[in-house]
Amino acid sequence: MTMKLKSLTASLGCALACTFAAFAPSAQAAGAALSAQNAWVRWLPNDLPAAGYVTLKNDGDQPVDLVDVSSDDYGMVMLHQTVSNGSTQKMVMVHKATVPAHGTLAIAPGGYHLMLEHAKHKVAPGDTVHLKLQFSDGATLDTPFAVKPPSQQ
Ligand SMILES: [Cu+2]
Repeated sequence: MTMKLKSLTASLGCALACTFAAFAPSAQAAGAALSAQNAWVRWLPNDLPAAGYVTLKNDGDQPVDLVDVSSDDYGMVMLHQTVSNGSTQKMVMVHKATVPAHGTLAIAPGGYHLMLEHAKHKVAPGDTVHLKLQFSDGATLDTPFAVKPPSQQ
């Protein structure tokens, strides 16, 4: 009985490892065209929503859309765009942003930002949080973001 259980555990472990191994190369290949640079978060006090910024680089021949962002550090992550209308500015939620072929998309102050709400634990300047960026080609980038004080431009 002990032997049978052990071999069952071993084959389950192998099945999981093999599944993981089978998926890993494609994720790597798909992710190779995309990279994230200068990822940081402008932190605000009093549990106010924070804003995430990052430059996405696409070395591939096809445009790729950023379609979803999630995080183990925040309960809600949204892609927002700041739209100016004369003297006023407002934020609108957008569902995707395109990283052009052989180009970059700057998610930067004044344009796009990642709105980070409901931190799951205490986050403060100096910390690193992780956001998982998901793209239309199936690639994902698990990206560390440096948390910076409100004065950061
Ligand atoms: Cu916003």
